[in-house]
Amino acid sequence: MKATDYIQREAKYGAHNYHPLPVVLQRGEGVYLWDVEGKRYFDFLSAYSAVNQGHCHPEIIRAMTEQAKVLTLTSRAFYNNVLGEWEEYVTRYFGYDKVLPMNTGAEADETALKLCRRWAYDVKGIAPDQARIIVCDGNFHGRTITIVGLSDDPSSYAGFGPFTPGFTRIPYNDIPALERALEDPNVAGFLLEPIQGEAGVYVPDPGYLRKAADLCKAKRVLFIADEVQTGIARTGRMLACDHEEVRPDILILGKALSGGAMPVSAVLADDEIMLTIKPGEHGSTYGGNPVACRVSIAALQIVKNENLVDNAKRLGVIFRDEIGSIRSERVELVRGKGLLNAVVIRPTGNETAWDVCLKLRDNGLLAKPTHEHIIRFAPPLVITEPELHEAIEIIKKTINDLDNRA
Ligand code: IF1
Repeated sequence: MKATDYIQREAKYGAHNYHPLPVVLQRGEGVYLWDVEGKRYFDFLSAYSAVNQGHCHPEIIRAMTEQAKVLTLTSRAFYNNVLGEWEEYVTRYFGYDKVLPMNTGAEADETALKLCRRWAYDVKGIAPDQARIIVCDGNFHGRTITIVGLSDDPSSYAGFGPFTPGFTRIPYNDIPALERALEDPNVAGFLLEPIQGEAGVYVPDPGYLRKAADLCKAKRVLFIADEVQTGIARTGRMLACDHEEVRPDILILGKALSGGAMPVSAVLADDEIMLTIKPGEHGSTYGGNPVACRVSIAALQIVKNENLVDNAKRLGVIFRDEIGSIRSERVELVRGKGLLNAVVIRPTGNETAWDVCLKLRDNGLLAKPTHEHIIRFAPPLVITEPELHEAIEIIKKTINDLDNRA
């Protein structure tokens, strides 16, 4: 079968809820992907930052396959011998009293919203059904009805209403707006991404997270960080909140928590918050399954053993310096932190970021546009400096080719 055959088969039998870049992949290793014709690419998406540890990391695959031969799922109706080990490991790793395992990022976000509401009623003393949670313009927290109801992007929410009440949306990176919203005594939480991914890798002003967390604390409002995309070394710190020494009251993790092997997400909080949810009041069939736990321990060990935090920090600086030095009318600006970066493409004629991504693909590098004119660049954090330079050369050559074409 040729690439076009695979693409046509998906179009015929699969729902049309995605518009993938036309490349059909069949193998991955470290920072590389290979398509069905054997062509090799640098992966500069990392499955939206799930594959921070690199594709098919041998230690993750070993943990996964060994556990899969013994026990895969018990449900939480019974105990298993791995869950507690993971819980102890993860809570110590991130410094919280308790962890609640789920599978996808959206589920973990939903869990955090439920926890926040329950804490609002049981601990803060807000009147029944009156709790409000503040969210931000430009947010992306997943695809459930409640979560798309928080979005201001019509492609997320349009045609899916009615939505869940109890939320207030304010501009991102706007402290006065947060101060105003916090005047409502029924506010229980503030949910945000410390860097907005889908919005186009939008980094807030220095001091924003610190100030926002302080304001929340003063009003006894939970600071809830969605680090599903930014967490686990991606931005050059273990958590993006670490850049400003902010410790979220509720921390949401997903994606790289498993290094891309399977969906694993988690919510971390201290006892005052986490113990408000009682047996039978929340859960998931697959959450906390033994394979997920083994995979996740391996994935987190790799982050430390291979110094992925430092690597992301160091190589991120090189990436932004090099891309920022490109002299082309196409490259408007590069922004980001660590190895979560975006390049804004200046509109030239009908050309969009999509067209640039097609050329990058042809030249051996896979990246995905977000919105019309932004390309996200987020390689696996195991990338080496020589590999990064090679990838940067591909990006430079691609821009150069486009500039010289007209
Ligand atoms: C898709 C973006 C990335 C997330 C944050 C929760 C979730 C995500 C901060 C939900 C998911 C994804 C999902 C993916 C596209 C993608 C994405 F472009 F939309 F913004 F990563 F950049 N919180 N992000 O970024 O996690 O339920 O998917 O496990 O195709 O929808 P999930």
